[in-house]
Amino acid sequence: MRLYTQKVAPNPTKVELYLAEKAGLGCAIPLERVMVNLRKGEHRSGEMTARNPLQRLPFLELDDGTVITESLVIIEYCEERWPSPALIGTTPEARAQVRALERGLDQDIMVGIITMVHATRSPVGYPPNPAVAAWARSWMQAPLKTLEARLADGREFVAGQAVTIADCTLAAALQFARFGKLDLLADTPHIAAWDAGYRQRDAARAVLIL
Ligand SMILES: N[C@@H](CCC(=O)N[C@@H](CS)C(=O)NCC(=O)O)C(=O)O
Repeated sequence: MRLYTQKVAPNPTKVELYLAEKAGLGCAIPLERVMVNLRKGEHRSGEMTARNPLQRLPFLELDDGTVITESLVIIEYCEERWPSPALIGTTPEARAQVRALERGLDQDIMVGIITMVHATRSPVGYPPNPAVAAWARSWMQAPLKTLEARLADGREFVAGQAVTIADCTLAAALQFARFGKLDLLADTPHIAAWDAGYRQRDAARAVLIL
């Protein structure tokens, strides 16, 4: 099994954090890594496009050549094959809560950060667009406020008692905000505190470089 990935890029980082958290809990998922340089456009090469016509990272290639795209789908696939220890929750109800949280963080905050970064200093060459950047910033205001309220009790993990994929998604998004030099957390001290705490974890130290 091979994971096509790239450091700092948020969707690959989400999967890498998941794998590191899983390994830290005693479940090292066996896979090789293929580093693909997005800045150099390696994901658009003929060889990569033949594997993944979407020209996006991450993707997982199984030993029989099957390709799985979409960061969350890769995580869910691993979670189904290596269910213990669970990083999405242990009951249908808990899994529903974690999935809902993760989807919200991805679609409302990570997508907003990605949009802002690409509209200001895109590492892969998308043209600057101040109006789009401003729109993305405003798109994130309500979700950031909701997240700030959730974290106001000083909890270590987004979902509550244990680390989950929601933490992986949020940490990956916030690293990309740092990469893009976005000043996002000035008015959200609880998110900033969560971020500082999460970055002390072994998984974060192993994966995050910013
Ligand atoms: N929904 C996809 C998004 C994948 C994606 O957009 N990946 C970015 C890196 S974070 C990428 O490969 N961008 C290359 C490009 O836009 O050319 C997922 O969750 O995996």
